[in-house]
Amino acid sequence: MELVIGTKKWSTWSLRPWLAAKRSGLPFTETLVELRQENNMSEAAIRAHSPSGLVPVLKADGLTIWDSLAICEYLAEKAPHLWPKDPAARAMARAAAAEMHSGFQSLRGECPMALEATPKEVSLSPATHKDIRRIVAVWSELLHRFGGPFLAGEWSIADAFYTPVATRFRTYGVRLSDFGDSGAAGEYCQRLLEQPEFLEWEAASK
Ligand SMILES: N[C@@H](CCC(=O)N[C@@H](CS)C(=O)NCC(=O)O)C(=O)O
Repeated sequence: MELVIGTKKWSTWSLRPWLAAKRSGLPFTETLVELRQENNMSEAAIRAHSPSGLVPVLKADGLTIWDSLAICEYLAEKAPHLWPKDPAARAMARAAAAEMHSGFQSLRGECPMALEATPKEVSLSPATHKDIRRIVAVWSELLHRFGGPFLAGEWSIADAFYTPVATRFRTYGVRLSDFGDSGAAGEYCQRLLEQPEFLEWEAASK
C-alpha cells in the first residue's frame, strides 16, 4: 500500500489516515507531496497521484482511494480493530468521525493546522466558538459513556479524526474549560497529542 500525503505541518486530511495506517499494523509506504508550492506546482504533483486533485490518496490492490474517511474504512476492512468491536461504541465512533469529516467549517477555516507555529491565544469568531462548544460536548459525552481513555474506549478512527483538532486547540490557545469542559475533554486533547504515532508525525513535520 502507498499512502500519498501532503506537507505534514499543514495537512490535517493526510494526518488522519496516516495515523490509522500506523495503528493498523499493515505495511505501507508514504509519498509526500509538498503543498503550497509556487506556480501551481503542487496541483500538478498531486494530480500525478490523485483523480480528485487532493491528498490523501491510498493506492492499494489496484485501487486509488481518494478520500480520508474512505481510506480509513478500507484500512479497517483489513484491520478491524481500527473501529470498536462493540456495535454501540462503533456507531458512536462513526458518528463522531463523520461529524468531523463533514462539519466544523468555521474552526477549520479560522484555525488551520500549523505544527510549525508557536502556540498563541487568538480571538476567534462566534461561529468558531460554536464549533468548539460542539466538539467539547461530543468528546465529553463519548468519554463519559465509554469510560475513555479514547472516544469510544480503545483508540479508533474517531480519534484519528480529532487529532488535528487537538493541534488546532493547542496552536490557537483554546481553553476548553471556557467551552463547557469539566476536565475530561482537556485531558483527552492532551492525550491525543502524546500518542507516539502523532509525535512521530510531528517530529517529521519539522
Ligand atoms: N475530503 C477530502 C479532502 C482532502 C483535502 O482537502 N486535501 C487538501 C490538503 S489537506 C488538498 O489536497 N489541497 C490541495 C492543495 O493544497 O494544493 C478528504 O477527506 O481526503
